[in-house]
Amino acid sequence: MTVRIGVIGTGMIGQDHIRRLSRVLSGARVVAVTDTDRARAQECAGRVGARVCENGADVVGDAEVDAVLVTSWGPTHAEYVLASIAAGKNVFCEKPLAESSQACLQILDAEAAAGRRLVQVGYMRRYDTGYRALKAVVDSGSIGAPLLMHCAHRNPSVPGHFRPESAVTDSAVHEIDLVRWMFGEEVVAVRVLRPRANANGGGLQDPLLIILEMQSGAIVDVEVSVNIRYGYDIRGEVVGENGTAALGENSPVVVRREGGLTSPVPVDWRERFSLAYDRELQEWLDRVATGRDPEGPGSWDGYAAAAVSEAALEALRLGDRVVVKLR
Ligand code: NAD
Ligand code: ISE
Repeated sequence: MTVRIGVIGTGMIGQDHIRRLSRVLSGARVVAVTDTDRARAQECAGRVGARVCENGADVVGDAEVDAVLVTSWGPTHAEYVLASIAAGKNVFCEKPLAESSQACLQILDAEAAAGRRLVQVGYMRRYDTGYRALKAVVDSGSIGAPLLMHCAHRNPSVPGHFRPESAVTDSAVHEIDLVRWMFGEEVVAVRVLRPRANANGGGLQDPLLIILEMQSGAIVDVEVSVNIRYGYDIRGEVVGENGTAALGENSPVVVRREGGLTSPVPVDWRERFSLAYDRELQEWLDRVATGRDPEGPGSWDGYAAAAVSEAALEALRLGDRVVVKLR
C-alpha cells in the first residue's frame, strides 16, 4: 500500500523529508502540504504534484491523507499531533514533540485514550549507523558497565530565529534522547556550565556544557556549540569499566597532501544524518502501510526529553543542579 502523506511545514527539514519521501524511499506519496508561507508551500507542492491546503488542520482532516508529517516550528507541533490522534491518523512529528512537558503529557494521555500508538518523534540518531554500532558495543558488555559518556554537538552556525534556550531545546535535546536510548534509562538530574562565550555567538550563551546524571549513576557531558564555523561535528565516546568506545570519524575519505592530512567535515545535519533520516522514515512508513504500530521513539520519549530540557533550562538559570521530575 502507498501511504498518502500530508506535510505541515515546508521549511528546511520539511523540504528535505518531502524529497526523500518522493524520490528516495518506497511506499509513500506526498499528497498535501501547507505552510504559513504559502508561496513556499506552493513551490514544494509543485515539485511533487501535491495540493496546497489552507492550514495544518485542513491537512490533518483531508480525506486523502493517510498519515501526517509535522515539520513546522516547535511551538506548533502539539496542536497538529493532537489533531492527528483525534482523527485516528499516524503522525510523525519532528522534535521537539511539544514546547513543554505539560503539553507532551496531554499528547501521552490522548494517545493512551486512543488505545494505540499513533505518534513517532523524529529522534533520528537512534537510526544512525555509528550510534547503533556504539550501542551494540555498550550492550555487549565488552567494555564493562558504562560510567561516562562525552558528547559534542557542534553547529557551524544557526539561523537568526534561534533563541537563547534553543541550544538546549533544539540542539542538546538530541543527546538527551540519545543517552536515554543508549543506556536504556532515564536522566535523573542536570547541571549546566557556561564556559567563556564564543565571540561568533552574537550574544548567545555559546557554548554550553550540560551534565546529565543517569539513573545508574553514569554521567554524560554534552558540549553544545552552535557557532563553531568549521562544520557540523557530532562526537560521542562511552567510557566503560574496561575500555572505551567512540563514534568513528564520519568522512569516507582522508587526504594526505602537501605535508597535511585532511578529511571533510559535514556542512550540516542534512548531510551528517542523511541515511538515518531515510531509515527512520522508511521504517515508519513500512509499519504504517501494514497497519502496525510504530516502533520508533514515541510520546513518552518526547515527554522525557522535554522534561530533561526544562530541568536543564532551570539549571542554567539557577546555576545549580536540578532534579528531573517525570510522571
Ligand atoms: P524552518 O524554519 O526552516 O521551517 C519551518 C517551517 O514551518 C517554515 O517554513 C514556517 O513558515 C512553517 N510554519 C511555522 N508555523 C507553521 C504552521 N502553524 N503551519 C504551517 N507551517 C508553519 O525550520 P526547520 O529547520 O525546518 O525546523 C522545523 C522543525 O524540525 C523544528 O521543530 C526543528 O526542531 C525540527 N528539526 C529537526 C531536525 C532533526 O535533526 N531531526 C533538523 C532540523 C529541524
Ligand atoms: C536542528 O533543529 C536539529 O535538529 C539538528 O539536528 C541540530 O543539530 C541543530 O542544532 C538544530 O538546530
